[in-house]
Formats: sequence, C-alpha cells, structure tokens
Amino acid sequence: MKQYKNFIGGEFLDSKSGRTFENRNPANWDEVVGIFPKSNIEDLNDAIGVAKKAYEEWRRMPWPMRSDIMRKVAEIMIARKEDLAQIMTREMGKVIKETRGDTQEGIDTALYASVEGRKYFGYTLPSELRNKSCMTRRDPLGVWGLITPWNFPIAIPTWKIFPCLLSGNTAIIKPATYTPASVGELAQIFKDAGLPDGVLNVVYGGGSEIGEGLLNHKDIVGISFTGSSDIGQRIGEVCGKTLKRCSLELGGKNGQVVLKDANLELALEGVLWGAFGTTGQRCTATSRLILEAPIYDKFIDMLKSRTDALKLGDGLNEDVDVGPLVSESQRESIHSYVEIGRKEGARLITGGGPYEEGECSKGWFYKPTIFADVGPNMRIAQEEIFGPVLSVIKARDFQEAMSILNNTVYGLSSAIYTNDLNLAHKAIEIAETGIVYINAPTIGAECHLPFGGMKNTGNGHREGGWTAYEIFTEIKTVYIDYSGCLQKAQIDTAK
Ligand code: UN1
Repeated sequence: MKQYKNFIGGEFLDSKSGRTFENRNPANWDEVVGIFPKSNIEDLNDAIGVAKKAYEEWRRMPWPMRSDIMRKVAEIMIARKEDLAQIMTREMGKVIKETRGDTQEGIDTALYASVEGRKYFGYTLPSELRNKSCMTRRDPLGVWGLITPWNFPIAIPTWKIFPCLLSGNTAIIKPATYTPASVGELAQIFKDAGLPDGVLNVVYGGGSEIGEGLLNHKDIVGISFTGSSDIGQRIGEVCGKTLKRCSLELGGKNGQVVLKDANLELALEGVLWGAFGTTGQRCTATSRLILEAPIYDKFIDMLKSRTDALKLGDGLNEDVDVGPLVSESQRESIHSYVEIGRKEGARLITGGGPYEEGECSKGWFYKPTIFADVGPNMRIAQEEIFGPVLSVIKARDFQEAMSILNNTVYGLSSAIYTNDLNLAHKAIEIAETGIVYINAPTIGAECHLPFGGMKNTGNGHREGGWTAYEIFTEIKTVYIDYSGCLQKAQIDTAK
C-alpha cells in the first residue's frame, strides 16, 4: 500500500494538517489502495503561491519547448501504461480493458499537446487602412484550478492539464477523493519528464475545503470543472461574481435511438457498451434507449439475454465485463433510483439490486438493470443516475423518437442507429446534444475532437481538440500601424 503526498513546488509533501484519508478498492473493500493527505487551506495557499511564482518563467518558455515536455510525459505514460491501468482499476473499479483505454486517452492527449505546441494559434487579417496589419495571438491567463471527477481518473485530468500547461498557465489540480492515486502517479510522471517545479501542483482533499478554497482564491484565474450539475452551478455562481474564467462539463441523460430499419445486432452491441461500460458511470453513458415501435419487443428480448450474460467481478480479471460501482454511497443512490422506477410503474426487465455472489460479496457491485415501458417524463427518464440502469422508451416513429431524445435538460451525446441516410442527416440536425453518433454508441470520444454538451450539460465550452485551448488562453488582438502617421479607423476609411 502506497503513501501518496501532495505535489507542491516539485516536492512530494505531507499535509500541514497532519490528516490523511485512505482509498479502498471498490471490488474488495478489504484492500487499501493508498493513503493520501487530507489537505487544508494552508497547503492550498502554498501551492497557489508556488504556482504563481512558476508562472512568470513558464509563460515565457517557447511553446515548442513546453510541448517537448508533454511529449516526454507521453513517452513515460506509454512505458507505464499497464501499471497505470492496474492502479486505476484497483482504485476506481472499472475493468482493465477500459482503464487501459483511459490511460491511452491520456497518452493521446499528451501527444496531441506535443503537436499543438508547434501549430495552431492566432491568425492574421487585413486592415481597413493602408500600411497597417492586424493579427491575433493567444496568451495564458495565470494559475488555474482544475477539479476532476472519479470516473476517468487519468483521461479527464489530462484533458485539462495538457492544454492548461501547454498554453503557459500553471495549475493546481484537486482530484476526486475516490480516485486520488492516478493523479498522484501523473504528478510523478510530470516530475520525471522534467516539468519545472511549481507548474503543476496536486492538492488532495474534499470539495468543501480544497474545492471551495480554489474557487474563492483571488490568485486563481479560472476553474475547469467536470462533475455534477449541482456543484457546477455553485462554481459558475462564484466565478460569475469574481469574474474568473470557468469551464463546466456536467451531467448527461444520453439517449440511443434505434429506428426500425437499423442493423439491430449493431445497435445491440452499441447499447450494451454505452449503458453498462464503466458500470454506467460516465457522463456519456447511454441511460435511455428509444426504440421505434415495430422493433420494440424484439429488441428488448435481444437486450435482456445479452445483459444477463454479462459477467460481473473484479475488473483486473480479463474476462470480466462489468466492475463494481465506485462506492457504497453511489450504490445506494443508484438503488434509490431503481426503487423510484418501480414506484413510477416502469417494467423491470432484469437486474434491480446489488450483486453479492462469490467474489463480488466484498465490493459495491450492482446488477445491470433495464426498465421497459418507461414514460419519457418519469424521473428515471429525466435524471442522471450514473450507474448501470437503462430506461427503455417506445416511440411511434422517427419524429417522436427525436422529440423524446431531446426531452431532457441535458445535452451531451446521442446515438442514432439507422441505415436511412436521409434520416441520419435529419437526426444530426435535430439532436440537441454537443456530440452526435450515427451507428455508434453514446460513448467513444476521441481526444482531438471537441467534447462537451448543450443545455445544462455545461456552459458552452468544449474540451478536447483545439477548442480546449480556447478555454485556457486569452486572445490578444494586435494592430500594427507602419504608415508613420495617425490613421483613424472608421473615419479615414470612410473617405
Ligand atoms: C465521460 O463520459 O465522463 O466518450 C467522459 C468517451 C470517453 C470520455 C467520456 N472517451 O468514451
């Protein structure tokens, strides 16, 4: 069992509070994965102080030099991929194939950053006046607070860390308390790759202390947050008052639509992966399945038999399909939604309770659960559950399927299965989601494309791709007048 420390100014330090917390394996609660410092405001202030100091030098380092460090990080991550994946499965529970994928997403994001440092940024435009040129450039903002969730313990921190640092900012990251080890390993990797001290700092602790501390600190220029809509709203409120930049990536209630002409086998593979991958604990999880009436009964039968065949267990076993939930309280919250679904009159097709057979008796396992005959306005069709619970809704036709799809306050991703080219294009236009998949499940984002949602899923920013760099940079508009005389815009041009 490893003793992790905060990473402040390039050093691994205990908290000045003297307090710690432990993290246990959700597949086996007897196993302690690590001990972590439970930091206080003093630790946070130290971290912000060193990050502020490091910013002065780091922002001046040429972009390609910064991107070389990102490439070194990628190289170390590649060498340590299996080890990182194993730690992640032990701390978070998802199956090893998925934690390898999560780590790969971090590697891809690092490699993308290493290329981005040599290309994109700014553009030149003509002036209305003679002997004058105009251009834009991008500059960093200062010290950022990065607050990350537990469901993608490496991928999501890297979505924030790489564009934030490559852009010349420095940062404090507060990882989720359920998955602190992965970010601890990343800190070591950044140090091994030669990142200058103080550029990236890790401060462990809870949201009410460290999260709030970051949010309210005068030297923090922006917050990038992925997590629940409730906390996102609170962050948005404070950032609004203090005029901090703020990027929010929040909940989802994603739907997969299967039209009557679709390849049903393909749609079945898609929904199994979308709904039960990561044990449903993704903001991109498929939590609503909208079936066109003629295939409704047949598809539910197909889905039930495949769902019942999914193997639950410790995610370190290669043949396990579904790992545990991350914690006891998540399991309770998911079960309470299942109770709500029952009371609302939805028809339980399979699952519906904790799973405690054999080796699963010491973990937070929950049976993959399907409700059919779900009304589009039932709570299980409206609220984010964040677990392996799928609500199946019947639609009369394409139009009704699309209005059910959009009948939610969230708008992250959607999947439409059809072989009709016209309907596919129409669906892309109608869907109120930031990401639309055609004949592919609601999950599967790639690091070089924008990621984010419409409506209550966020505040309009997009992580991933070059759009992530817009979050972490300020545009500077530059006019260079080489005429040697005063030229008045709009006045001299009117002649
Ligand atoms: C999330 O759902 O919380 O879309 C992030 C995917 C992942 C990222 C998901 N690459 O599959």
